[in-house]
Amino acid sequence: MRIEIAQAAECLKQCEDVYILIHQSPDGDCVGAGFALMQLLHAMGKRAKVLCPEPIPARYGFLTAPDSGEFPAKYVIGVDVADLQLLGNLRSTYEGHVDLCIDHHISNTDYADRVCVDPDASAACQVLYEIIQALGIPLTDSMAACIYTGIATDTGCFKYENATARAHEIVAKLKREHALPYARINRNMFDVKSLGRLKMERAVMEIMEFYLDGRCTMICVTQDILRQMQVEEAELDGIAGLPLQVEGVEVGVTLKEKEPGFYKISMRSADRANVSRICGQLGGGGHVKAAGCALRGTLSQVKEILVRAVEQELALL
Ligand SMILES: [Mn+2]
Repeated sequence: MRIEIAQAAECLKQCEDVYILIHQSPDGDCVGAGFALMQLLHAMGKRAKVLCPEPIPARYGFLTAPDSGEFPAKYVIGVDVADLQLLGNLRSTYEGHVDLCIDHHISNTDYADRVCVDPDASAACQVLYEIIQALGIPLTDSMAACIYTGIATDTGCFKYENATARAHEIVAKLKREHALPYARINRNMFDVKSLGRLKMERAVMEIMEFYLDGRCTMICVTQDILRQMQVEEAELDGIAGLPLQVEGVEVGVTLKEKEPGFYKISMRSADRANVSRICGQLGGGGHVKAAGCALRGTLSQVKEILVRAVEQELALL
């Protein structure tokens, strides 16, 4: 059942002994929303903990906080989790047992008993912020840092269209009312990369391929490259933006070799191309400017399929 902000606030008042679930490949939004919610529930005198299907990368460590230790769950909340599949190894335990979902994805699959989704919100952290406002509970500085990080992450540091007036207003309030380490968070989230990551970026830039008169750029991250550069899968986060940095590119394609003969593809549109339509035709989906799909075959077969699909879309522009 879909519910409004006020009803979600009511759920938080009623609940006890809460497990908060966040998604695999954890990012600043789900970690920020998860730990802001945990600290909110603590402030309300409740036990709560955050569960993530994968270890939370060290770069998000500043968002985490001590939980309430061991206790059995009486109430389960998914935050920023649009689909049960994103729960990875937690899925089997919690499928059918999620009481509340707080999210901002238009694609939310309504797997929870109660679902509070605002597709116009920039981030799950923004939806959570509105719920906290409805509760009238003051934020702490550390909750403010969590909320800020989520909004900054999902707006690409306020670069995307989803950095709405409301998102900016919330951030203005957070800056006004809290000691928010704004520049430090932005530097750590958006500028700092591990040496391995930088080497990997250099390597994929060197093998970047150009198709369709440079309107389509492709990079392919094979298992070999990952091994050579000694980078974790988690460090590939955001790499799909690289092919779009080249001037004149309309569609950027990133292939990741998951296993021999199996590729996960991320597609990004610089402006006008609808990559959701391209990926939809290939069995995937997503947003107009960011979408994905998975393909099997040899690398050259997969590339051929992708270039033809992109060509069809570009012909429509
Ligand atoms: Mn999000």
